[in-house]
Amino acid sequence: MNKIKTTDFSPMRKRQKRMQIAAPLSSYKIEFRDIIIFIVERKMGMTRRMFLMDLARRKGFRVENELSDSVTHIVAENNSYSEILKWLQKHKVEDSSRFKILDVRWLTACMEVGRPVDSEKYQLAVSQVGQLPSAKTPSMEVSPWTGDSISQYACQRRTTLKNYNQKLTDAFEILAENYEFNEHKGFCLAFRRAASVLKCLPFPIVRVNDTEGLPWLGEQVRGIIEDIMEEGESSKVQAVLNNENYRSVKLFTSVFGVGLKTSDKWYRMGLRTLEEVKCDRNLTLTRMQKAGFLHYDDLISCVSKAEADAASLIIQDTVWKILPNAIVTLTGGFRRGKQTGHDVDFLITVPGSRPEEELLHAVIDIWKKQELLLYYDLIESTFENAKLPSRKVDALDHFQKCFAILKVHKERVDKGCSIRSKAFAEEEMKDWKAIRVDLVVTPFEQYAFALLGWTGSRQFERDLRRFATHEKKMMLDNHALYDKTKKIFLNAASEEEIFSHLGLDYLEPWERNA
Ligand code: DCT
Ligand code: MG
Repeated sequence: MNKIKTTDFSPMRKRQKRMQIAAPLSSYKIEFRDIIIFIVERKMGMTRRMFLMDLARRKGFRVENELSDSVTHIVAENNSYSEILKWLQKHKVEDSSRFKILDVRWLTACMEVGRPVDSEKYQLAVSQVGQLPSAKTPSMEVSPWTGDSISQYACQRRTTLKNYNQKLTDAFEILAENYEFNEHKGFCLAFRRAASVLKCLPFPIVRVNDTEGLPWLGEQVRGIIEDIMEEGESSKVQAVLNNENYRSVKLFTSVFGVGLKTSDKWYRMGLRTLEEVKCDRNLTLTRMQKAGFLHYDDLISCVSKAEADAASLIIQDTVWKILPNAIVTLTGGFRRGKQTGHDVDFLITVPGSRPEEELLHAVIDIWKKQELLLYYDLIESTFENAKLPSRKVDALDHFQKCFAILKVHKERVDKGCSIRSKAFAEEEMKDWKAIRVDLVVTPFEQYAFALLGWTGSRQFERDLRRFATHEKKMMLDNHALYDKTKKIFLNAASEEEIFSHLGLDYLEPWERNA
């Protein structure tokens, strides 16, 4: 059989580009030697083909650049069986029965699990021309990307921090934020959901048609994608970024303790900068806002994982001094594997004990004596045992909690340098950083629910509750899960048990970055 070089059919410019993208084959380690893949470029496009080839090779698959005698699996997208046969004949391949001719969905299914999956149901056959399998449940839609159903619920999508579509999701999040500022809840939610769906895709969207079949990608959202695909940016997003109201509200809400209402008030008073706010004598700032302005520079710079770990040590030390058997868990974004965050969230529980009301008070007393507490607001528990879980997807919980700004000491700077600028000397004198910390105390029997709720992400939590309500007739919040049909509370000692009650596949914390 003749070797078919894909480069034979491409113009010069394409050929050059292709040579730049391809990584040296020797850099991949082949793990699955029985399968030798060739991906057909026809109808798939060069960029996507290169991307899939690289991805498969990185996952240990052998993928050939050219269709040679050794190939066992031919992978195609948007091609019918007869189209591939014609294509093979055109390239002098007589005996096509030697290959498995598969839809690209087989490859993406392999990528998802990291090993070859059974190819049976992905075979292109004359009888199946152009057909896709039907959706599993009404809440699922079929995506041409994975061939698998992509759920409308984030709790049925595995979303890691690897975001292949960040340019689009960043754009959507700016628009969503602007709609939130202007109280257009519907549009805000639409763009948040669209961003969340794109975050779970294992590939970058390269053309609008790639979004076909994905949930929550309506007209307006697709319009933005189209603009970005064609122009490199969206004029609507640019308009938001240049909008004076958006910029001011964004700036004002970046101060700890300043919400939308206050921002709006300041904007209507004609204020535009933080300096103007600070200098305005007619304003009375809350204690929280005063702390926010005082530590603004520290708080606006993200908390690193190392700083979160340093805060963890401080918290563990203090809590264990009071109750040695307490469990202190880092939650929020850091538990989902993020390397930075705007704060550090902790959950505290004591096995086999009644909720330890005094614990947080004692922690605060110790920190005050150590002069580590720059700000705190302690909120007592408002939990009532008989209350059903909240119906609201964004409801706050009733745990005792403390919103604090903690002084976290930096490592001593190198003293070796003798000539220093004044600024450097001042910076050196401040050997700590103000860090926002949330401490939440939960009764032991509610720990799994609290952990699930405080791990986030927000979109994941919203969809988890929505799923419980609409698909399972259950009510879920950070305290409990209630089955409305059976009229009983469902206990759980772990997150896995809660997923199981809801009939959901378990998602690890790092798969909840929806
Ligand atoms: N949470 C929630 N609903 C709220 C507030 C919080 O479900 N109204 C959950 C989701 C995430 C978790 O609590 C912690 O909240 P944040 O700290 O705001 O989120 P994060 O994911 O930790 O983000 P960051 O990394 O910026 O701190
Ligand atoms: Mg957080």
